[in-house]
Amino acid sequence: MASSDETNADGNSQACLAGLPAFVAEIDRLCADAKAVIAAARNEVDLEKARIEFLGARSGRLKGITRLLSGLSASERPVGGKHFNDAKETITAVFNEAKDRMAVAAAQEGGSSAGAAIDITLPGKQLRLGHLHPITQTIRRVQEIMSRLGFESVDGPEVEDQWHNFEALAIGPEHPARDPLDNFYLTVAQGVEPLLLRSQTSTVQIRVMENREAPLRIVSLGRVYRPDTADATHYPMFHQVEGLLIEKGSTMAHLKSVLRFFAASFLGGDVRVRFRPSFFPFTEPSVEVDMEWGGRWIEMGGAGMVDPAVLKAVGYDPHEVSGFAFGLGVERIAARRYGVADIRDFYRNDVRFLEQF
Ligand code: FA5
Repeated sequence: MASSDETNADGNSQACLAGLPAFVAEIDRLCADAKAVIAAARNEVDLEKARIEFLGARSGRLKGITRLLSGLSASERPVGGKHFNDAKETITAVFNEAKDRMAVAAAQEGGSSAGAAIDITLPGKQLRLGHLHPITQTIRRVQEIMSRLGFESVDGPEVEDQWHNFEALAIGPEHPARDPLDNFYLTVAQGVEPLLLRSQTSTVQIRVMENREAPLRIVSLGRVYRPDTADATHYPMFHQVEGLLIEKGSTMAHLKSVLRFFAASFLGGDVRVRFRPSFFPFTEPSVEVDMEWGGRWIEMGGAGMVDPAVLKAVGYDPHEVSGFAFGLGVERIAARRYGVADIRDFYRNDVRFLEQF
């Protein structure tokens, strides 16, 4: 083997050294250089320079030495290779140690380096965890109470067609409830009947009855939209809970019992509920449901026996089955439960208000 001892720009001897002993000596020299340079590094910049000089993937001195491996004989190469790998590991470990040392020193001086800045003797800081919005909590609670009576939770779309929002609910073309000033219509295309943001969750009754056979017990909670002026009991977007029961022999007495059970479970046994005769095109008879709060009666929703015309429209035989439905305002029952005087507070996104629930 040639015994040239020329040194290249990286400080490595050229290939074809005098066999394994020269190769090992070369590596040991490089290792010693690296330790010295790393030890002399005064800051992170010096350290990075040292890393590039010795461990740099493209032109590091260690990388340069790999070329010398090919000058070894086949029998020498495994030993040479192992020596090379050991050297690489040693230099990397020395580098990492120096880096950690510098990070600790920087942290102790109040520097920004990560780690080591933890003083375990300091008192802990409480993390403020988020939680569900009071309206979401209300929705879940209503679902839970109604499930105890066998009412399954179902969803329906918020963008509705006029059949489900009006016609199937016996709200004819001339009915004032369809007035554009009382609804959020969405123009889809010229000449096409406009869709709308649903104004009530009673749409879901129709969708369920169209697709399922009686008997039925469902509850549906979701957003509805009306161009109402916001005040303490109104908001243009609010939530309703819709309940529907279709069963042979169901009566108004069952409806009143279910609503009283619900009110007592949700608001407490001392809540007073009253039913006032009212009118909805899709129920007969119909009632308004009021609950007492702070010495006043507040309207919480509407209810009634499903009108036989509606049962027929969805393909049920009104001589065979009957049923009842109710729709309550979620914000209003939540306000009653939590003692909130103004439902607009639910949507002001004031964390000081929301974190109380
Ligand atoms: C209805 O929406 C009927 N679909 C209820 C119904 C269902 C009757 C099934 C019969 C059978 P009404 O428009 O009254 O009814 O609204 C029901 C409840 O929604 C009200 O009592 C009130 O609690 C709530 N509500 C109505 N408008 C608003 C509003 N702008 N902001 C907040 N809550 C409202």
